[in-house]
Amino acid sequence: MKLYLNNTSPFARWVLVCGLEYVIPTLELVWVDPWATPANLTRVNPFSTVPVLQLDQGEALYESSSIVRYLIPTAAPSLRELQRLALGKMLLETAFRHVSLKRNSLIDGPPHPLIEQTYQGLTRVLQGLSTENLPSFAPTEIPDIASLQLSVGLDYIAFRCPDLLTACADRSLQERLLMYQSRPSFALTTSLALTAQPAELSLTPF
Ligand SMILES: N[C@@H](CCC(=O)N[C@@H](CS)C(=O)NCC(=O)O)C(=O)O
Repeated sequence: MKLYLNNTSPFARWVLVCGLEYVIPTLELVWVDPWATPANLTRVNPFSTVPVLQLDQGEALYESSSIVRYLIPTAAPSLRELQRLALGKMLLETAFRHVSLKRNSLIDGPPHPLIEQTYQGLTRVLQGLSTENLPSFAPTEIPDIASLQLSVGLDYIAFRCPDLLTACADRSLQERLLMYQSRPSFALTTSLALTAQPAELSLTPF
């Protein structure tokens, strides 16, 4: 199976982390720039976004939540699990929108109103989070996919808007995030680590 991605996408990172943690068959990584709408990406995803999973038979699946659900099938999720997945997904979407709008703002023009709106949303959500949202895990335990998603989202905010995380997130939550950040699946998938554009990733040393 192939995974189309770039090195900065938090959505692709969540898929990668889940793949590494849950030992699905190794994914062949296809590096693309979604903003440049390359033909090999639009052939598998006309929206030209990453991540996209392409099966060995050629069929493609885009959108990170659908990909994770396909790769790691679970029993029908409970309402609680769906709520946890929704929290992580919306945190990712809102943080990504906030960062994109800020980066694409005109230097001289007025700031886009959604920059402030997304900032306020992120502030409210971060202030409402506690360690209950990001459970601890034993050394032999693999965190569930919703916790992996939320921690990827928090790590994205720590990377792109560090002051926001420091100012709004509870200290104990920031410490709990460190537990996730120090997992090998996280260390292997930082945007810096991925600039090397490896053909595949594995947790097992060769
Ligand atoms: N809801 C999508 C979001 C994917 C997304 O927005 N990916 C960004 C990179 S982080 C992208 O490819 N943007 C390129 C574009 O919008 O043209 C998912 O979960 O997969």
